[in-house]
Amino acid sequence: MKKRTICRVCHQLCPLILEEQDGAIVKVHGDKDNPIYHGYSCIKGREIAAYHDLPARLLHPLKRGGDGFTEISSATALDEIAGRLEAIRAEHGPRSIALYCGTAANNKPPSIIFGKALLEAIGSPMYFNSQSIDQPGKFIAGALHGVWQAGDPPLETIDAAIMVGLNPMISVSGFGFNPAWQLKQGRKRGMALIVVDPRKTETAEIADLHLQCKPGEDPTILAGIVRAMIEGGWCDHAFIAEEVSGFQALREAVAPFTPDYVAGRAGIDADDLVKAARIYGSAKRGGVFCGTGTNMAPRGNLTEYLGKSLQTLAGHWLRAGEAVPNSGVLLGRQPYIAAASGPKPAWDLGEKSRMRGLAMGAAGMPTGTILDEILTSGEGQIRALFVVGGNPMGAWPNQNKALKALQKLDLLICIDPRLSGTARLAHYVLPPKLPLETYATSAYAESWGASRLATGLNYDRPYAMATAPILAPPAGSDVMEEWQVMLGIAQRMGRPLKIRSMSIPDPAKANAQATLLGADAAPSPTDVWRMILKDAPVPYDDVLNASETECIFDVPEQIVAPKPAGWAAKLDIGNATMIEELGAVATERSYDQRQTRPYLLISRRLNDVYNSQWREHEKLLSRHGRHNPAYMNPTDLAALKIDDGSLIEIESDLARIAAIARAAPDIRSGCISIAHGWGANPGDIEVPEDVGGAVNRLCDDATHYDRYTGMPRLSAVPVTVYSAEN
Ligand SMILES: Nc1nc2c(c(=O)[nH]1)N[C@H]1C(S)=C(S)[C@@H](COP(=O)(O)OP(=O)(O)OC[C@H]3O[C@@H](n4cnc5c(=O)[nH]c(N)nc54)[C@H](O)[C@@H]3O)O[C@H]1N2
Ligand SMILES: Nc1nc2c(c(=O)[nH]1)N[C@H]1C(S)=C(S)[C@@H](COP(=O)(O)OP(=O)(O)OC[C@H]3O[C@@H](n4cnc5c(=O)[nH]c(N)nc54)[C@H](O)[C@@H]3O)O[C@H]1N2
Ligand code: SF4
Ligand SMILES: [Mo]
Repeated sequence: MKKRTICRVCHQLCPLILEEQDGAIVKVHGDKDNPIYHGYSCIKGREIAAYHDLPARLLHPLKRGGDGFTEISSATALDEIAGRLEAIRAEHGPRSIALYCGTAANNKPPSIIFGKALLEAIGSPMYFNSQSIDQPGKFIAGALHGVWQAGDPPLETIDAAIMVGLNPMISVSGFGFNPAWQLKQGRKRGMALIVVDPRKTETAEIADLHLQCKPGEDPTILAGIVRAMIEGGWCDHAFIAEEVSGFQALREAVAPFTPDYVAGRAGIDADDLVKAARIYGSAKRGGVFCGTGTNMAPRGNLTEYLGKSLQTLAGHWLRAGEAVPNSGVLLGRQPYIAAASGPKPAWDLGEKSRMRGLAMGAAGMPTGTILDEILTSGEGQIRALFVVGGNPMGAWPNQNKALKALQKLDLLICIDPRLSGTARLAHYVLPPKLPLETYATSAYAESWGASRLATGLNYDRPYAMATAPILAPPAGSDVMEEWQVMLGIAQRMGRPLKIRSMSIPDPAKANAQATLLGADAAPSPTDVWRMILKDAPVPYDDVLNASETECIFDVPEQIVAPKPAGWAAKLDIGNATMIEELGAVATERSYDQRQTRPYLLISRRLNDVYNSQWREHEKLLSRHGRHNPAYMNPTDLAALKIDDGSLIEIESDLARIAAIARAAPDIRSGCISIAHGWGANPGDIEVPEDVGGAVNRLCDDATHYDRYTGMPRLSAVPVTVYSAEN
């Protein structure tokens, strides 16, 4: 028998087909008939059933005491947690209680919605998530440039793509829901692919043009492409005249970025730069796709902003009279109009951080400041932290400091199915139900398209799925869904939760229609989905009932409306702060010349693991050699007299870690490419062959960070590499 489900291991939310025999799942694969995903699944999705049975899975809540953890019941855990939170609130105020939601919370929207509702009920503004240490530049650029309200051209129609610090062939991120399929289709119709990456990635391998740049020079390169596009006349001047402000300011700011200057600085070929500008600018439809690599390197906001500006200069947006590819199934949408929303403020939008002059911004509260928020005494100091679906010990910068901070907390609560590096430090660990044990929808993936934040994130068809659980939690276990934990605590604290629908795009309306859950509320999981998808264009129940047979829904076709008369707002490509930053880039020496260490450590993803996750899965772990290799160009290894596979040490200005060197000709000389999320907690036994090296011990939170988002520098980190064997 075949059953459908949605994988929730990552934000792609791929549909999976589970084949059952005698009550056991014998095979898991993608759905080749699915019109969005075209059969895609990755190894982690195909192992999802095994993930539920891992020996490392926690089946009962744990409480720290004396020397270690003891199992307690969830009811007792919630009683105790509620009591301690109320006491902390009474003594230190609501701001002393914070919530951090990581990647695994995103994929389950009820977790985040109920988590935020609990914070609101407590009166705390301290909501952090992984967004501000991922690609915060997207949110900043989106605000400063403004949103084109007609939306992006569907991927299937573009004939040129520039990817900057993005490797969708491995990350399955940022380029549709089956990037390999999208790229293959693109090739067939002659789409040109340009990749900007210091590594000849799996994506660069299939590109028409690979600018194998030095890390940290993306603003230089994109400014060079902007300049060359303007020089070459490869812009849509009619669109610019009608819809764009700031053209002159941008044109002047990019003047210094001649092809030769950019080439010399970024270590690329001047002709390739001009070629990239010509290909992109003369394409009929195109997109610029920025990834984590460029956001983790310095000036990610500026790179994303220049990416948006490129798209706008070329006029690569949907126009009046065109059909909207997806006007929303589970999520309502703002109207589609061929007009700019106009720029919005991107920082200083609410709660102030006590640190470094930072504040709530377009990318949320700056997670880069959270360690100091915990460690610095004074009013508002964080004393209690909820971690939901995240692993700060693997993900946050400055791991030694993270250890001190998490140990200093009066109360650390983790909802996690395993004893992650963070859960090990918690006072309470609450294991959740896993994906096959819960109801699911595709709403989270739809939300990216609804946000019109970037091209490549949209379901280009009115697609939705909702599925029911397939497995019961293991017999005798005591596991809860994340939202049940939040509701249980709120009820014990006597604080009702206000649950707003994510389907209603207007915040005031969502607020007016919110559901209040008080002391007696006992919603079922489907009640919860009905609540958070209230007023969906297609009701949740219809999608759930259809999920064995349908995934494309009959929503009324929408055509992009023309710009209303008298509309003044324009897309802004001359934001004063961005132009000022560009001026600073033009006057500073190249990024590598300003560093005092010989190598630049760059970020990357590994195929079989997900950040710090899946290291408990023996089959996948062993496919990887059990650690995170430090990939370097063979010429660099030879110069350092380091053998492939031998032990090395990597030192930054902050710390030194051990790792295993791996020769890789695809890495640009001068770079060392190594994935985060590995290693052990500081002070624990750390055999590099078995657990890898903790990259985030090398990255500082408080010295190199973005002044608007607090984004720490997590790529292009200067390091020295030593052989540890001779
Ligand atoms: N298999 C797998 N998939 C994942 C994840 C995982 O851990 N494993 N993680 C998930 C998460 S949380 C996210 S956010 C997405 C991220 O998805 P992506 O953004 O595609 O992340 P990466 O695959 O790390 O690709 C980043 C690229 O940036 C390059 N890079 C590094 N520094 C620079 C620089 O200064 N300039 C330029 N131009 N390039 C640079 C790196 O060489 C790398 O190829 O992936 C998700 N998917
Ligand atoms: N140096 C460096 N640092 C980085 C990055 C980098 O490239 N380089 N990448 C950054 C990025 S893009 C991100 S997104 C962050 C990642 O930051 P995090 O999200 O904090 O890190 P993960 O390792 O993905 O942790 C997810 C946790 O969720 C748990 N989990 C799995 N399934 C479930 C579930 O169903 N429910 C619950 N409650 N928990 C579950 C897992 O066991 C794991 O412990 O790291 C950031 N940090
Ligand atoms: S890419 Fe892999 S892990 Fe992510 S949702 Fe799809 S199958 Fe699951
Ligand atoms: Mo991420």
